[in-house]
Amino acid sequence: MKIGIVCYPTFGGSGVVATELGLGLAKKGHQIHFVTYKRPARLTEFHENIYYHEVGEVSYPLFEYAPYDTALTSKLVDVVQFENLDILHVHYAIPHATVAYLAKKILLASGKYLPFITTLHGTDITLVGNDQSFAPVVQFSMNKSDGITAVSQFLKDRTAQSFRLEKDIRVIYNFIDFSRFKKSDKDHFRKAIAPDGEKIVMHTSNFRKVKRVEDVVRIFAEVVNEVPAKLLMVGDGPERRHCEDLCRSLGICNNIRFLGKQDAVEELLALSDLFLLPSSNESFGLAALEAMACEVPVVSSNVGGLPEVNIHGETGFLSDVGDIQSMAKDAIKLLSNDDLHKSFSQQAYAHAKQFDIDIVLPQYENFYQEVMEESKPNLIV
Ligand code: GMT
Repeated sequence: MKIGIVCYPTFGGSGVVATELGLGLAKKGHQIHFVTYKRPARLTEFHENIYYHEVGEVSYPLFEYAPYDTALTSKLVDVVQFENLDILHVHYAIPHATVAYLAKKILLASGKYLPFITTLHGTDITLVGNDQSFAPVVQFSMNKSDGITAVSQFLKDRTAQSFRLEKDIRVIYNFIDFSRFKKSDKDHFRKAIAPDGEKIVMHTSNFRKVKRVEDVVRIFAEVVNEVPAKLLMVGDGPERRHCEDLCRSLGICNNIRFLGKQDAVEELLALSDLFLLPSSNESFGLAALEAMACEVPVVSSNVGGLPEVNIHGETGFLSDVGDIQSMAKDAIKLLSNDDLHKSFSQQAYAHAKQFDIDIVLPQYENFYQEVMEESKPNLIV
């Protein structure tokens, strides 16, 4: 198939999933065309089946806000026509589903039929999509999508509660490439971070408010009182400054390293002992799955889709949002009992196996085929 993929090209979860999906499909022989405003962060390797089309910046003194949606629609129309794409897959409803619908209508007027699938990732529904400034447009665009997928059962249910949908949503879970995310013995690397055999605790995110990164530091402050440990904070974003201030005021900076954005997050996970994800909202929690694939147990909050990924008492522990004491207690339990840690690590890996890219990718391929076949007769929309 010739597939167009539209996503946010940043380190955010939806962009990561879209890029890994494109890479996986390209390896299976499909021709993939990414259409984004910047090269997607994880699109680092050359592949003969991958094409990248950049949406140029539009600036004109009249525009206080550059009309990105219009530029993206025009680019899509051009790419679809020239490359003769079969299907378009947009990630994150705002504004991508709306843009896809407009591109579809424009293309139809010139005789080209293009079905499109919208994948909902989380905040496009739970936070932004529910905002009255977006809601009617999001609802309309979802209903005009030829297929809709959600990355967890939670997100499917939440979407159905919040919007009047005329279409069924297919749950296709996020996935993991086990050839990249795996446990490895990098002793020299481990020694550089934890020279005295300290346990390594890790958190990765985009440091937005929803990630509650200050909770990570507060949980770690409790942990380090009981277990010699180091904390790796990977990623960057608006909350990092507050987080660094908190480390200073708690006097634990020597035990915490802020590593910023990292391309090879799997190498750091591979040597970690515990992953912390205390988010106030998480439709899936891809970061937790990446940790579990590397045999790292997870201590997380119990919101959204997290209970579908992290199984309480099996792959890690879950607590109410903001319950720092309980999360710290569970973290200490795991870090101070080697046998318990070993069984949780193995169970985390076993559960993560359900989300293997080799299982999930065919679900997308089948859905593309279904949508292309089913939507063909409805040429007039
Ligand atoms: O919050 C992020 O990390 C970014 C955000 C996005 O849409 O780019 O992530 C959402 O999509 C990820 C991939 O499907 C999910 O794993 C995250 O749980 C989800 N984030 C939230 O729901 C807050």
